[in-house]
Amino acid sequence: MDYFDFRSDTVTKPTEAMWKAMSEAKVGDDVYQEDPTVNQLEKLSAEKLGKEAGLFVPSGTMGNLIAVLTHCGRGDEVIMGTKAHTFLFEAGGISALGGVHPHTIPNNDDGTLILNDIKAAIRSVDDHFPLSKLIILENTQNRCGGAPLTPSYTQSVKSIAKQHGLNLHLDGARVFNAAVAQNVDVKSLTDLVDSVTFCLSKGLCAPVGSVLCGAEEFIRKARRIRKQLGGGMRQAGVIAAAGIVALETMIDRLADDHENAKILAKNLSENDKLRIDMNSPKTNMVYVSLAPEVKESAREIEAKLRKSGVFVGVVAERQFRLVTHYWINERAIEACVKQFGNVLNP
Ligand code: TLP
Repeated sequence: MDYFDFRSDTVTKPTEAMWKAMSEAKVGDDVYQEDPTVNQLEKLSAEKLGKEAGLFVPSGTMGNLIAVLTHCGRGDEVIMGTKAHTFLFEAGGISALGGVHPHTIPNNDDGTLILNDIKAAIRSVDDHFPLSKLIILENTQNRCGGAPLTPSYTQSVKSIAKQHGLNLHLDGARVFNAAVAQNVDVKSLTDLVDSVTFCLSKGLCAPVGSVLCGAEEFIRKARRIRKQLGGGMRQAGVIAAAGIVALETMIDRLADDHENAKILAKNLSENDKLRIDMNSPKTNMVYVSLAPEVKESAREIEAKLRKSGVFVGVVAERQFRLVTHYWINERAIEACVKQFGNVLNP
């Protein structure tokens, strides 16, 4: 049976061009920094994001963790949104492994943090308090409907960070979606931040990996921490090769995913048992809830949809997340809308 997987853009499999590049990749030992393909990917990533250097890491989670551990020491504090991936979905790694304290403030629906909240969260110097060291922004903001943050907002947060001697890290897992959605050069979202992680393995379709980018000295320290965490990979050029194809060929087409998300949302909104949430889609994510009269839970509906080959993410008792990506085409959207109809309006 064909199936259509809307659970996440993390489910994307490599393209033909990626398989070819992987099979032909030149490799070496990357812990010795001798893998030419990894070196090329790191250089290309840094150039694209307007940074001095890059570090290939196995996942977005490890990229964010390394960034925090590089910026902060034990007992230091990081300011981030209550809906930040770094707060919600990274298994508390910064606390578990770095003794770093998260200080959360609410996200607005558009993914931003209120500037005055950020200022208020920055601690004064007092022996009772942790030391405020870092602010984290997320672009696009996943749990705010895939909301893209603007260059000017990023600039405002950077000004606050600078004024108070803090660094700014961007969880840019989907920063290319943010750039494409706003029709801006990605550098306008990244050149101001002190460090940025982006994922190759989401909408860009590569099988594995993220890149952490920043200043030369920052990446030198980060490389050591990657080793401490066991993230030093050997002939990683095999997977980095797909990352290069991703950066060279898969960015502009993200606009198709955003367009498909709009079509999906529009068609699902015609089902009176569903409510589209958070003015989504803002990029490639559609958050949708069950209307009050539906008795079953999202989990029960999801199980029925799954039987018909439509996989959706359940993110709350009555809410789903559907993500568009390279492998979601018109036929997948039609199947999804039809099966929601079959399950909710039998
Ligand atoms: N997000 C996943 C889940 O973990 C929720 C998804 O399906 O969206 N930052 C952001 C903003 C992310 O959305 C994710 C993955 C990560 C970091 C972590 O990336 P990986 O999965 O490579 O560790």
